[in-house]
Amino acid sequence: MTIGQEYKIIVTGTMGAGKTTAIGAISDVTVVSTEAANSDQAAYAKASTTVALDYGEIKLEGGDRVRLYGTPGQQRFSFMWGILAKGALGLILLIDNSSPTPLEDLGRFLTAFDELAQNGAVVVGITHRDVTAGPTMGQYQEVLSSRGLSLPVFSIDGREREHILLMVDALLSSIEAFE
Ligand SMILES: Nc1nc2c(ncn2[C@@H]2O[C@H](COP(=O)(O)OP(=O)(O)OP(=O)(O)O)[C@@H](O)[C@H]2O)c(=O)[nH]1
Ligand SMILES: [Mg+2]
Repeated sequence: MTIGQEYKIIVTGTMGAGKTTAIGAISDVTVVSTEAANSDQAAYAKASTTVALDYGEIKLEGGDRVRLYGTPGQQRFSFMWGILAKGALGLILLIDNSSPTPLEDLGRFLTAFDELAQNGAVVVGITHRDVTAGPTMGQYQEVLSSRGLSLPVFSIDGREREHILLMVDALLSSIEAFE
C-alpha cells in the first residue's frame, strides 16, 4: 500500500472574506472551528468571528490529502498567522471586495505572507463581487505586478465549493510549476 502525500495549505485574508465559509464548503471531514461572538460589529457586521483557526481536509484522487488551516482575519489575532503558516506549502488569500479598502487589504496580506508570495505559492480569491462593484480585476492584478509578483487572481464566491476547489487545484499546480 502506498501512502499518499499530504499538503498543508493556509487560507487567510480579511475579516468576513469567507475563510471559515470556504473551508466548510470543501472539507471532506467535520470542520474544526473556533468561532466566538463578534464584538467588533463596526469592523464587520456578522454574528461570529474566528479567534484561533479553522481546520478541514480534502482527499484528492490518488490518495493525496490537503490539510486546510484557516486563520483569523482580525488584526488583533494576527499573531496566529505565523504560527499556522509554519511549514505550509501554499496559501489561499481571500480578499473581500466589499471592504472599504480592498486593494490596501491585498497589499497588507501580501506583505505579511511575503515569503510564500515570492515563492509563487499564493493564489488570490476576490470574494463578494456580487455585493459591490469595487475595484476591477485589473486593479487587483496591478497590486501584484507593482510588487513584482505574478500570481493567479480569481473572482470567486466563498460559498461555492467548486470555486474553492479550483483555487486549491491552481495553487497545487503553481507550486509544482515553481519547483
Ligand atoms: N454575497 C456573498 N457572500 C459571501 C461570499 N463569500 C462568503 N460570503 C458570506 O460572507 C460571510 C463570511 O463569513 P466567514 O466565513 O465567517 O468569514 P471569515 O473570513 O472566516 O471571517 P473572520 O474569521 O471573522 O476573519 C458568510 O456569511 C458567507 O456566507 C461572496 O462571494 N458573496
Ligand atoms: Mg473565520
